Amino acid sequence: MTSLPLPAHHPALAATDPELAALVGAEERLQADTLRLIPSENYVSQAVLEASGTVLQNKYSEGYPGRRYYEGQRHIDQVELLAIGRAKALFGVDHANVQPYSGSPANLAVYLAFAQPGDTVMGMALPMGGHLTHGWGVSATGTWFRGVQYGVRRDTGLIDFDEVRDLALKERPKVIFCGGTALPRTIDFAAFAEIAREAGAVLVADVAHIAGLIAGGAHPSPVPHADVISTTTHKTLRGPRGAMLMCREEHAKAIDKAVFPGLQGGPHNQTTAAIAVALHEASRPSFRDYAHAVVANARALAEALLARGFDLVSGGTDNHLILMDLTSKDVPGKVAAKALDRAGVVVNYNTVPYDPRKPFDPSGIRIGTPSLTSRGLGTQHMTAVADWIDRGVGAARDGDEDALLTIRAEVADLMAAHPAPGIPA
Ligand code: DSN
Repeated sequence: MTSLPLPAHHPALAATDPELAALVGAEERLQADTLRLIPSENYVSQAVLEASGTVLQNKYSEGYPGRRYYEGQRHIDQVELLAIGRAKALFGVDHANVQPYSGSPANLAVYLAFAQPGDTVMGMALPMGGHLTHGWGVSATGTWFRGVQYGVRRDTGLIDFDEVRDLALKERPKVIFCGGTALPRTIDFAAFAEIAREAGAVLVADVAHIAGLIAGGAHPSPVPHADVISTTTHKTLRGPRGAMLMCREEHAKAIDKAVFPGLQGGPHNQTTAAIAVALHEASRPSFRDYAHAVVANARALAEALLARGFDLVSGGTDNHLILMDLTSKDVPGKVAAKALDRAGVVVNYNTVPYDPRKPFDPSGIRIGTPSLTSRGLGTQHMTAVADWIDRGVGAARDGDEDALLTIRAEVADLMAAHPAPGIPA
């Protein structure tokens, strides 16, 4: 039995399963006390948390609103229709499917809709900033399909559209994915659409990282350029862990059929409800302010890091994310990430384009500003954040554990002044 304190605000959980409740409480404290810089993470609102924990999860609802395989759907249908209607309105799309369990199943459903096993598919290589499900070799998408991969230029860190076009016209993929997990720059959806049209491919914009920025008008929209838009709901969009597929009407049937019955069974209704709440929150004017603040913070942080001599892939950022190459600092990414974690600054180690090191021990770290912006930190705080990263990386190199503990105390002070949404003080 753990000796961690029990969270008083989860009384039933604490009474039934104190061991588990204590772990939840400890995680709450960790999320409250640390500076969370992993760019794919965020804090959901109390409203989203409450929707996720409702009795909606007691219900099976295979099918779609009005066409279910189980009775008793009068309220569940309304929940799903709310989520669908809000997604359509927020992103300006004809059709939305809110049932994918997460981003990887959502992308698999796209392949199921538009490709046959063995077909050629194209996406950005994982070590260049793409995603496993964009046709990378170790993923089912790279073994069941023939994945061809584009990257970024070594000299600029930017996508070379001549290279993408040449590859697409040579390989004639059925599906082209744009978007990724470590792309600090604006995605040119129009340029990808032109190439996909020329190559006769379906263009999928995977906007998981930037969906909240798009919703808040802080990144250009893939509408009307992409045939299909795939997104998770839990990153910059600040919803529960889930996903959505959006498309033009012409692809609606194929997408729906691929998600259910093609790939999934019953939707997670409690997640659908929480997605509906998040979409409602993202439609409010304050969310536009949030999205623009995320980008302003990332830009300010990038400037402060450059001023401290850090190498940033592509030289900076246009969005919420910064990819740092630590080679010139003489610290491997993993060593830096683990030291920063001990200092209360939570990042992830990451490959950088053309990384000479292995993915499990790469040269870089990946950081971003969605979570700290959700706590109300602004550009005036980014000098301190850059300073902690700088001192933390230096301490990692020098093996200075005391310096890490000093940073941890400073971080905890600032975090205490900026309560985390959804976490009681
Ligand atoms: N794991 C996500 C990320 O961290 O970017 C992508 O799926």
